[in-house]
Amino acid sequence: MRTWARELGFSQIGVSGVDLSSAEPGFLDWVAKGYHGDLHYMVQHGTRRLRPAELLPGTLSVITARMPYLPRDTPPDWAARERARLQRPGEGVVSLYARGRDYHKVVRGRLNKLCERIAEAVGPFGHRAFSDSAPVLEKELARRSGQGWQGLHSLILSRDAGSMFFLGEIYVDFKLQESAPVSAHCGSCTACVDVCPTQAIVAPGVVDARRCISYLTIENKGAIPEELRPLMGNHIYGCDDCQTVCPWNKYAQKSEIPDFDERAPLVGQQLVDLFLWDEETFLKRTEGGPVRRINHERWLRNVAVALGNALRQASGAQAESIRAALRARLDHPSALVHEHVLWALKQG
Ligand code: B12
Repeated sequence: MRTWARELGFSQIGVSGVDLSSAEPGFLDWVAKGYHGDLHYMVQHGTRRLRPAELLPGTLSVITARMPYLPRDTPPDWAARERARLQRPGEGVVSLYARGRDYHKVVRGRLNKLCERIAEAVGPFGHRAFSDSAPVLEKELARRSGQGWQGLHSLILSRDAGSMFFLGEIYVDFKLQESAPVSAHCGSCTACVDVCPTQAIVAPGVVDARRCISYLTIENKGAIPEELRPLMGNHIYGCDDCQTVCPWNKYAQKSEIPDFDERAPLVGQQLVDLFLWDEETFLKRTEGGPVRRINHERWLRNVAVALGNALRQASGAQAESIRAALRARLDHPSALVHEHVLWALKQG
């Protein structure tokens, strides 16, 4: 199974049992504190997220997998390069995972291929494959099955792969021997906690989604809270800051498949140009990628915030071009866009 998984682009597979009861109090506490914000899907499935056999009756084991997503041509100093982008306020930064093909389809598709191979060998079996596609406690399943430990930023981290990978699972109706968890190696390092621009890591291993730039730019459908806007810098879709400072990510692996290669033109683009995209251009340039998930309206909202942040640091002709781009969108029919543009204009 390991060989097949590697052939399909996975770097490791493991096996977890289905009793996740020790994770229930932590999850329920997270929800009780409201850290999920408007992520209603985190609560609406009740205990099915916490109990695999309730989601897919008959599930006896969970095969877990991780797939690296750094593009094939990633240079060794990629993390430093990503951090350098944050120092160029006129440029928009789209998080690394979102620059290629939508991973939900890629990972699940390849897990289904793995299932076909297993079925060829052992005969038909009951199963379902997931990758962020259903109420599944993916990090806990990964942690238990030895994919890595849960870092202070709450992501799964591995000594030989850092955290730049997606998780996926196959619920199966037969019992497999569980793989052992690994020990944690964050030590006394708090780099991710310290760097988070919005201080979203509120305790070790606990993220308040409502403050996380990933949530604010992707999941949040409404206005971005005003007090958080100046802290978002030039992030326009997701955020990798807690990962690019992590020392373990010097071991991050590159993907072996073309799906996660960067699709032009999301990387290194000027905000004023991105703000000019009409809806048709937005849909065309984001086809097949995760950025499509937010519509053109939220795209403009995010870019407006970044432009406001750039305006605060700009002067002369650069400031004037930002103002001109923002003014050109003042009559946008969406009240959401209009309000964020007004805010941005007030920044400089
Ligand atoms: C909701 C969600 C989000 C939310 C909330 C984030 C969060 N930390 O929960 C938002 C939108 C903010 C988000 C952001 C991102 N996400 Co997300 N997200 C999810 C999702 C759908 C559910 C996660 C979840 O169950 N959260 C609920 C909380 C309660 O779980 P938890 O964080 O593990 O909390 C536990 C700990 O707090 C623990 N605990 C309590 N005390 C302590 C103390 C210590 C020391 C420790 C270690 C733990 C601990 O108990 C809790 C319960 O078990 C998963 C997919 C899935 N179905 O699982 C992807 C997933 C976690 N996301 C992923 C990614 C890639 C991201 C981003 C990097 C995307 C980006 N570049 O913008 C960021 C990273 C931000 C971050 N630091 O978390 C990947 C992570 C892969 C990995 N290597 O771990 C996943 C697994 C998707 C996938 N299939 O690959 N995400």
